[in-house]
Amino acid sequence: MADLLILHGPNLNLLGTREPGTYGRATLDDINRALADDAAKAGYGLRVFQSNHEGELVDLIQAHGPQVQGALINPAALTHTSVALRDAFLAVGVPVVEVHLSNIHRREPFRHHSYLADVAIGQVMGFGAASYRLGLAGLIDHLAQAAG
Ligand code: CA2
Repeated sequence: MADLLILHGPNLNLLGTREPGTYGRATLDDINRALADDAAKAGYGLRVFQSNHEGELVDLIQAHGPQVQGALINPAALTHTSVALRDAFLAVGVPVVEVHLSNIHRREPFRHHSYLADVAIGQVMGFGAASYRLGLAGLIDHLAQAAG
């Protein structure tokens, strides 16, 4: 089966337990279950990982990127700092969608810049947990169009 890579960055393991006003009440398991259902309906399997460590995320992109059709990532705080994640996606060349629970442009200025923005085929943000499902739908649609 064709697979997609889902990556969750630092602190997203805490979803649903803290700061519900900013990040909502859905847990990471809730989000992953919804993504797995949507992906299965479109004929894709998922490889899902969360890490609090930048290097581990780079390792995962290198290991899985060449084997999957596409990737969806919420890089969390690494969005605003990580040239390494950007370089890993550029090196592997897998189509990637960037998602955020919050609208980073409505928040502090240091969150306005994303090192992944111009590497990603698209960004979805500001819709809470729904950002992930919308991003996955966009990725799957992109892959269908690319396949002709
Ligand atoms: O809005 C998003 O999805 C972010 O990627 C979330 C990151 C933040 O640094 C980005 O600027 C925007 C933070 C993730 C922290 O996740 C938590 C979840 C629950 C409780 C505390 C933190």
